[in-house]
Amino acid sequence: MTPVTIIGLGSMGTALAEAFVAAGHPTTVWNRTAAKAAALVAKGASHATAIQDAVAASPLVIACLTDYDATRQTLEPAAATLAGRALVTLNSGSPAGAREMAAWAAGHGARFLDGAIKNVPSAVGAPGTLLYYGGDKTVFDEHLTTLKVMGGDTVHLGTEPDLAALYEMAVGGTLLPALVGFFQGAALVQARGLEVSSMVRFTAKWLEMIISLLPVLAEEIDSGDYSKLGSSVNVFVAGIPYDEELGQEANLDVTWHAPLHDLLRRAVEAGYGEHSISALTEVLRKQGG
Ligand code: FVH
Repeated sequence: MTPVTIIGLGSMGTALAEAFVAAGHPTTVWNRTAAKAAALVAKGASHATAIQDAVAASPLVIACLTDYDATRQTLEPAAATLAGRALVTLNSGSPAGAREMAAWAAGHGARFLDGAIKNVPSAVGAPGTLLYYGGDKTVFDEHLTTLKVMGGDTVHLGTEPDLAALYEMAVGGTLLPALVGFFQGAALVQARGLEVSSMVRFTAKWLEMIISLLPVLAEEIDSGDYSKLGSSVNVFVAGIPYDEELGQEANLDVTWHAPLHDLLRRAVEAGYGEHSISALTEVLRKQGG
Protein backbone atom coordinates (compact mmCIF):
# COMPACT_ATOMS: atom_id res chain seq x y z
CA MET A 1 0.00 0.00 0.00
CA THR A 2 1.58 3.24 -1.15
CA PRO A 3 1.67 5.92 1.56
CA VAL A 4 -0.37 8.92 0.47
CA THR A 5 -0.39 12.52 1.67
CA ILE A 6 -3.52 14.62 1.28
CA ILE A 7 -2.99 18.39 1.39
CA GLY A 8 -6.28 20.25 1.94
CA LEU A 9 -9.16 18.99 4.04
CA GLY A 10 -12.14 20.83 2.60
CA SER A 11 -15.19 18.71 1.74
CA MET A 12 -13.40 17.06 -1.18
CA GLY A 13 -9.98 16.60 0.46
CA THR A 14 -11.63 15.05 3.52
CA ALA A 15 -13.54 12.58 1.34
CA LEU A 16 -10.30 11.68 -0.47
CA ALA A 17 -8.42 11.12 2.78
CA GLU A 18 -11.29 9.00 4.14
CA ALA A 19 -11.18 6.84 1.02
CA PHE A 20 -7.42 6.22 1.36
CA VAL A 21 -7.72 5.42 5.08
CA ALA A 22 -10.61 3.04 4.35
CA ALA A 23 -8.58 1.34 1.60
CA GLY A 24 -5.73 0.75 4.07
CA HIS A 25 -3.18 3.24 2.71
CA PRO A 26 -0.92 4.90 5.28
CA THR A 27 -2.46 8.37 4.96
CA THR A 28 -0.93 11.63 6.14
CA VAL A 29 -3.07 14.76 6.12
CA TRP A 30 -2.33 18.48 6.32
CA ASN A 31 -4.71 21.42 6.37
CA ARG A 32 -4.27 25.16 6.95
CA THR A 33 -6.99 24.97 9.61
CA ALA A 34 -5.46 22.12 11.56
CA ALA A 35 -8.63 21.29 13.53
CA LYS A 36 -10.17 19.74 10.41
CA ALA A 37 -7.70 16.84 10.69
CA ALA A 38 -9.10 15.56 14.00
CA ALA A 39 -11.91 13.40 12.62
CA LEU A 40 -9.51 11.79 10.13
CA VAL A 41 -6.94 11.06 12.81
CA ALA A 42 -9.71 9.29 14.75
CA LYS A 43 -10.23 7.09 11.69
CA GLY A 44 -6.52 6.24 11.35
CA ALA A 45 -4.85 9.05 9.40
CA SER A 46 -1.62 10.71 10.59
CA HIS A 47 -1.69 14.48 10.98
CA ALA A 48 1.37 16.48 9.94
CA THR A 49 1.34 19.99 11.38
CA ALA A 50 4.24 21.17 9.19
CA ILE A 51 3.80 21.08 5.43
CA GLN A 52 7.40 19.83 5.02
CA ASP A 53 6.56 16.77 7.17
CA ALA A 54 3.36 16.16 5.23
CA VAL A 55 5.25 16.11 1.91
CA ALA A 56 8.12 14.04 3.30
CA ALA A 57 5.69 11.36 4.57
CA SER A 58 4.70 9.93 1.15
CA PRO A 59 5.96 9.35 -2.38
CA LEU A 60 2.50 10.40 -3.62
CA VAL A 61 1.26 13.85 -2.57
CA ILE A 62 -2.28 14.84 -3.52
CA ALA A 63 -3.27 18.49 -3.12
CA CYS A 64 -6.96 19.38 -3.11
CA LEU A 65 -7.14 23.08 -2.30
CA THR A 66 -9.32 25.83 -3.71
CA ASP A 67 -7.05 26.80 -6.61
CA TYR A 68 -3.49 26.68 -8.01
CA ASP A 69 -2.39 29.85 -6.18
CA ALA A 70 -3.41 28.39 -2.82
CA THR A 71 -1.65 25.14 -3.75
CA ARG A 72 1.62 26.86 -4.68
CA GLN A 73 1.54 29.11 -1.60
CA THR A 74 0.96 26.09 0.61
CA LEU A 75 3.64 23.91 -0.96
CA GLU A 76 6.28 26.65 -1.32
CA PRO A 77 7.89 26.03 2.12
CA ALA A 78 8.11 22.30 1.24
CA ALA A 79 9.33 22.83 -2.34
CA ALA A 80 12.75 21.26 -1.71
CA THR A 81 11.08 18.14 -0.29
CA LEU A 82 9.02 17.63 -3.44
CA ALA A 83 11.99 16.57 -5.59
CA GLY A 84 11.45 13.07 -6.97
CA ARG A 85 7.94 12.76 -5.49
CA ALA A 86 4.70 12.47 -7.43
CA LEU A 87 2.57 15.59 -6.99
CA VAL A 88 -1.09 15.43 -8.03
CA THR A 89 -3.29 18.54 -7.97
CA LEU A 90 -7.06 18.13 -7.91
CA ASN A 91 -8.47 21.65 -7.85
CA SER A 92 -10.62 23.57 -10.30
CA GLY A 93 -8.78 26.10 -12.45
CA SER A 94 -7.87 27.24 -15.92
CA PRO A 95 -5.53 25.49 -18.37
CA ALA A 96 -3.12 28.45 -17.97
CA GLY A 97 -3.17 27.93 -14.20
CA ALA A 98 -2.39 24.23 -14.68
CA ARG A 99 0.55 25.07 -16.98
CA GLU A 100 1.98 27.49 -14.39
CA MET A 101 1.53 24.88 -11.67
CA ALA A 102 3.29 22.27 -13.83
CA ALA A 103 6.21 24.63 -14.49
CA TRP A 104 6.50 25.35 -10.76
CA ALA A 105 6.42 21.61 -9.92
CA ALA A 106 9.00 20.78 -12.60
CA GLY A 107 11.21 23.62 -11.32
CA HIS A 108 11.30 21.83 -7.96
CA GLY A 109 11.89 18.37 -9.45
CA ALA A 110 8.39 17.02 -8.72
CA ARG A 111 6.78 14.51 -11.08
CA PHE A 112 3.47 16.21 -11.85
CA LEU A 113 -0.08 15.21 -12.71
CA ASP A 114 -2.99 17.62 -12.74
CA GLY A 115 -6.43 16.08 -12.41
CA ALA A 116 -10.11 16.85 -12.01
CA ILE A 117 -12.77 15.02 -10.04
CA LYS A 118 -15.99 14.99 -11.99
CA ASN A 119 -18.25 14.27 -9.05
CA VAL A 120 -19.27 15.30 -5.53
CA PRO A 121 -17.46 14.31 -2.29
CA SER A 122 -20.03 11.60 -1.42
CA ALA A 123 -19.18 9.81 -4.69
CA VAL A 124 -15.44 9.54 -3.93
CA GLY A 125 -14.32 5.92 -4.09
CA ALA A 126 -17.27 4.64 -6.14
CA PRO A 127 -16.45 2.45 -9.17
CA GLY A 128 -18.18 4.83 -11.59
CA THR A 129 -16.66 8.05 -10.24
CA LEU A 130 -14.69 9.81 -12.97
CA LEU A 131 -11.32 11.47 -12.48
CA TYR A 132 -9.18 12.51 -15.40
CA TYR A 133 -5.55 13.57 -15.49
CA GLY A 134 -3.02 15.26 -17.70
CA GLY A 135 0.74 15.16 -17.22
CA ASP A 136 3.47 12.66 -16.39
CA LYS A 137 2.29 9.25 -17.66
CA THR A 138 4.87 7.41 -15.57
CA VAL A 139 3.24 8.83 -12.41
CA PHE A 140 -0.17 7.75 -13.68
CA ASP A 141 0.97 4.22 -14.55
CA GLU A 142 2.99 3.75 -11.38
CA HIS A 143 0.16 4.93 -9.10
CA LEU A 144 -2.89 3.82 -11.08
CA THR A 145 -4.16 1.36 -8.47
CA THR A 146 -3.77 4.00 -5.77
CA LEU A 147 -5.40 6.73 -7.86
CA LYS A 148 -8.36 4.42 -8.46
CA VAL A 149 -9.09 4.48 -4.72
CA MET A 150 -10.60 7.93 -5.40
CA GLY A 151 -12.81 6.71 -8.25
CA GLY A 152 -12.92 3.68 -10.52
CA ASP A 153 -13.24 5.58 -13.79
CA THR A 154 -9.69 6.97 -13.85
CA VAL A 155 -8.40 8.26 -17.17
CA HIS A 156 -5.07 9.67 -18.45
CA LEU A 157 -5.89 12.26 -21.14
CA GLY A 158 -2.33 12.87 -22.33
CA THR A 159 1.05 14.14 -21.21
CA GLU A 160 0.20 17.85 -21.52
CA PRO A 161 -0.37 19.01 -17.92
CA ASP A 162 -3.24 21.36 -18.76
CA LEU A 163 -5.49 18.73 -20.36
CA ALA A 164 -7.58 17.97 -17.27
CA ALA A 165 -8.24 21.70 -16.75
CA LEU A 166 -9.13 22.02 -20.44
CA TYR A 167 -11.60 19.13 -20.33
CA GLU A 168 -12.89 20.40 -17.00
CA MET A 169 -13.90 23.65 -18.73
CA ALA A 170 -15.16 21.93 -21.89
CA VAL A 171 -17.30 19.39 -20.05
CA GLY A 172 -18.30 21.64 -17.16
CA GLY A 173 -19.82 24.22 -19.52
CA THR A 174 -23.06 22.24 -19.73
CA LEU A 175 -23.72 22.39 -15.98
CA LEU A 176 -25.06 25.89 -15.41
CA PRO A 177 -27.28 26.13 -18.54
CA ALA A 178 -28.72 22.67 -17.83
CA LEU A 179 -29.45 23.52 -14.19
CA VAL A 180 -30.95 26.92 -15.02
CA GLY A 181 -33.24 25.16 -17.51
CA PHE A 182 -34.28 22.78 -14.74
CA PHE A 183 -34.87 25.62 -12.26
CA GLN A 184 -36.99 27.46 -14.80
CA GLY A 185 -39.10 24.32 -15.28
CA ALA A 186 -39.37 23.96 -11.50
CA ALA A 187 -40.70 27.52 -11.16
CA LEU A 188 -43.16 26.87 -14.00
CA VAL A 189 -44.73 23.76 -12.48
CA GLN A 190 -44.79 25.35 -9.02
CA ALA A 191 -46.66 28.33 -10.48
CA ARG A 192 -49.39 25.80 -11.33
CA GLY A 193 -49.38 24.41 -7.80
CA LEU A 194 -47.55 21.23 -8.85
CA GLU A 195 -44.65 19.56 -7.08
CA VAL A 196 -41.23 19.94 -8.73
CA SER A 197 -40.66 16.25 -7.99
CA SER A 198 -43.49 15.46 -10.46
CA MET A 199 -41.26 16.53 -13.36
CA VAL A 200 -38.00 14.85 -12.35
CA ARG A 201 -38.67 11.57 -14.18
CA PHE A 202 -39.54 13.41 -17.38
CA THR A 203 -36.55 15.76 -17.17
CA ALA A 204 -34.31 12.75 -16.61
CA LYS A 205 -35.68 11.12 -19.79
CA TRP A 206 -35.13 14.37 -21.65
CA LEU A 207 -31.52 14.51 -20.49
CA GLU A 208 -31.06 10.86 -21.53
CA MET A 209 -32.30 11.82 -25.00
CA ILE A 210 -29.80 14.69 -25.12
CA ILE A 211 -27.02 12.32 -24.01
CA SER A 212 -27.93 9.92 -26.81
CA LEU A 213 -27.51 12.76 -29.34
CA LEU A 214 -24.03 13.81 -28.20
CA PRO A 215 -22.00 11.31 -30.31
CA VAL A 216 -23.93 12.33 -33.45
CA LEU A 217 -23.50 16.05 -32.75
CA ALA A 218 -19.80 15.55 -31.94
CA GLU A 219 -19.28 13.77 -35.27
CA GLU A 220 -20.99 16.62 -37.14
CA ILE A 221 -18.76 19.19 -35.43
CA ASP A 222 -15.59 17.11 -35.91
CA SER A 223 -16.33 16.64 -39.62
CA GLY A 224 -17.69 20.17 -40.14
CA ASP A 225 -20.61 18.60 -42.01
CA TYR A 226 -23.88 19.96 -40.58
CA SER A 227 -26.03 18.86 -43.52
CA LYS A 228 -27.36 15.53 -42.14
CA LEU A 229 -30.46 16.98 -40.66
CA GLY A 230 -31.80 15.86 -37.29
CA SER A 231 -33.05 19.04 -35.65
CA SER A 232 -32.35 22.14 -37.67
CA VAL A 233 -31.47 25.61 -36.40
CA ASN A 234 -34.82 26.75 -37.85
CA VAL A 235 -36.70 24.27 -35.64
CA PHE A 236 -35.16 25.94 -32.60
CA VAL A 237 -35.88 29.41 -34.02
CA ALA A 238 -39.54 28.41 -34.35
CA GLY A 239 -39.56 27.72 -30.61
CA ILE A 240 -38.47 31.27 -29.66
CA PRO A 241 -42.05 32.65 -29.25
CA TYR A 242 -42.91 29.76 -26.89
CA ASP A 243 -39.90 30.61 -24.74
CA GLU A 244 -41.16 34.19 -24.60
CA GLU A 245 -44.72 33.05 -23.72
CA LEU A 246 -43.28 31.07 -20.85
CA GLY A 247 -42.46 34.29 -19.03
CA GLN A 248 -46.06 35.49 -19.23
CA GLU A 249 -47.59 32.09 -18.43
CA ALA A 250 -45.89 31.84 -15.05
CA ASN A 251 -44.58 35.35 -14.44
CA LEU A 252 -41.00 34.13 -14.88
CA ASP A 253 -37.85 36.06 -15.66
CA VAL A 254 -36.82 34.56 -18.99
CA THR A 255 -34.21 37.17 -19.90
CA TRP A 256 -31.48 34.50 -19.79
CA HIS A 257 -32.92 33.20 -23.10
CA ALA A 258 -32.03 36.40 -24.97
CA PRO A 259 -28.38 35.57 -25.78
CA LEU A 260 -29.41 32.04 -26.81
CA HIS A 261 -32.06 33.41 -29.16
CA ASP A 262 -29.49 35.86 -30.49
CA LEU A 263 -27.12 32.97 -31.17
CA LEU A 264 -29.85 31.14 -33.11
CA ARG A 265 -30.67 34.23 -35.17
CA ARG A 266 -27.02 34.82 -36.00
CA ALA A 267 -26.77 31.19 -37.11
CA VAL A 268 -29.66 31.79 -39.52
CA GLU A 269 -28.00 34.98 -40.79
CA ALA A 270 -24.80 33.01 -41.36
CA GLY A 271 -26.78 30.58 -43.57
CA TYR A 272 -27.17 27.69 -41.13
CA GLY A 273 -31.00 27.80 -40.78
CA GLU A 274 -31.52 24.48 -42.54
CA HIS A 275 -28.41 22.91 -40.99
CA SER A 276 -28.16 20.82 -37.86
CA ILE A 277 -28.33 22.66 -34.54
CA SER A 278 -24.70 21.62 -33.99
CA ALA A 279 -23.79 24.37 -36.51
CA LEU A 280 -24.13 26.80 -33.58
CA THR A 281 -20.57 25.72 -32.80
CA GLU A 282 -19.44 27.63 -35.89
CA VAL A 283 -21.18 30.80 -34.67
CA LEU A 284 -19.58 30.42 -31.24
CA ARG A 285 -16.19 29.93 -32.89
CA LYS A 286 -16.60 33.16 -34.85
CA GLN A 287 -17.81 34.98 -31.75
CA GLY A 288 -14.75 33.77 -29.84
CA GLY A 289 -12.63 35.20 -32.67
N1 FVH B 1 -16.83 19.88 -3.47
C1 FVH B 1 -17.25 19.57 -4.70
O1 FVH B 1 -18.34 19.10 -4.92
C2 FVH B 1 -16.37 19.87 -5.91
C3 FVH B 1 -16.36 18.70 -6.87
C4 FVH B 1 -15.53 18.98 -8.09
C5 FVH B 1 -14.14 19.48 -7.71
N2 FVH B 1 -14.23 20.59 -6.75
C6 FVH B 1 -12.99 21.30 -6.57
O2 FVH B 1 -12.14 20.70 -5.59
C7 FVH B 1 -11.38 21.70 -4.92
C8 FVH B 1 -11.60 21.60 -3.42
O3 FVH B 1 -12.98 21.62 -3.17
P1 FVH B 1 -13.60 21.52 -1.72
O4 FVH B 1 -15.05 21.21 -1.90
O5 FVH B 1 -12.81 20.61 -0.87
O6 FVH B 1 -13.44 23.03 -1.22
P2 FVH B 1 -13.57 23.61 0.25
O7 FVH B 1 -14.45 22.77 1.09
O8 FVH B 1 -13.93 25.04 0.07
O9 FVH B 1 -12.08 23.51 0.83
C9 FVH B 1 -11.02 24.33 0.35
C10 FVH B 1 -9.71 23.82 0.89
O10 FVH B 1 -8.66 24.69 0.42
C11 FVH B 1 -7.97 25.24 1.56
N3 FVH B 1 -7.47 26.56 1.20
C12 FVH B 1 -8.10 27.52 0.53
N4 FVH B 1 -7.28 28.58 0.37
C13 FVH B 1 -6.11 28.28 0.96
C14 FVH B 1 -4.86 28.97 1.12
N5 FVH B 1 -4.68 30.19 0.62
N6 FVH B 1 -3.88 28.34 1.76
C15 FVH B 1 -4.06 27.10 2.27
N7 FVH B 1 -5.21 26.39 2.16
C16 FVH B 1 -6.22 26.98 1.51
C17 FVH B 1 -8.99 25.23 2.67
O11 FVH B 1 -8.30 25.30 3.90
P3 FVH B 1 -9.07 25.78 5.25
O12 FVH B 1 -9.99 26.92 4.86
O13 FVH B 1 -9.84 24.58 5.72
O14 FVH B 1 -8.00 26.18 6.17
C18 FVH B 1 -9.65 23.87 2.42
O15 FVH B 1 -8.84 22.82 2.86
C19 FVH B 1 -11.86 23.06 -5.46
O16 FVH B 1 -10.99 23.50 -6.48
C20 FVH B 1 -13.21 22.72 -6.06
O17 FVH B 1 -13.59 23.60 -7.10
C21 FVH B 1 -14.95 20.24 -5.55
